[in-house]
Amino acid sequence: MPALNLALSKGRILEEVLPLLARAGITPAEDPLTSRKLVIATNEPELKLVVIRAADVPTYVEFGAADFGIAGRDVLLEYDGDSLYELMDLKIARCRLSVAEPANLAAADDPRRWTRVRVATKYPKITQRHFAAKGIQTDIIKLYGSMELAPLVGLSDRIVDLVSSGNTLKANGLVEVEHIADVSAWLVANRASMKMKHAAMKRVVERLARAVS
Ligand code: PRT
Ligand code: MG
Repeated sequence: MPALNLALSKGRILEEVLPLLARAGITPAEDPLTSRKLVIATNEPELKLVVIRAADVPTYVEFGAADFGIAGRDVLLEYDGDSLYELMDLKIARCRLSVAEPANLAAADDPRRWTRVRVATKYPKITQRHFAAKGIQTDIIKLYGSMELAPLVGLSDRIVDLVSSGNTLKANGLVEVEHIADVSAWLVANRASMKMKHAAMKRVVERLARAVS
């Protein structure tokens, strides 16, 4: 069997992927949540986990440094490459990507009347596309996290961010005003790997598919 690298990220994705891997009979040789190792062997001799930042997963997979990877739909939409093979919705790490603004502003605001908005986000491409499709000009302020802070300190009134329970928005006096996309984690693969290592990859994919359903 050829060696297979599966790229995934350390936070929420890993927490929700580990039980899925367990159901698929795949056990890491050490706990990826606590280990400092970036490459972790599994009970499957050919399969290794590569633990990286969420936004780097598509890059590793596109360039074949990982044969496959697990990334949120948000990350895949922002990466914007059709170079990846989208294998399967793992239906975990679910949330939604939304436009939010301060509740007091939202009370008298109508997104249908916007012509130009200033938006703080980790997702400049998705945000640009979303507003451009509606003919709205966008001034984007690119952030790497804590978007919910931006309206509180006057960086921008609007943000585009992930929402799951809604508690973070609420705690910061923000409300959702538009839904952009539903998000969950997907299994993606390198196109060349899918051809060259087809049998080995298919085995892992089938086991994951059974674990998902
Ligand atoms: O480096 P970085 O921290 O960006 O990522 P990471 O390497 O730690 O990645 P990891 O494994 O944490 O995965 C991030 C991915 O998890 C995202 O790309 C999403 O696909 C998915 N995900 C699902 C979420 C959430 N739900 C989520 N709620 N990622 C982030 N959040 C944050 C959100 O940004 C907001 O700040 O949680 C807060 C909102 O949560 P609620 O419950 O208060 O609404
Ligand atoms: Mg994180």
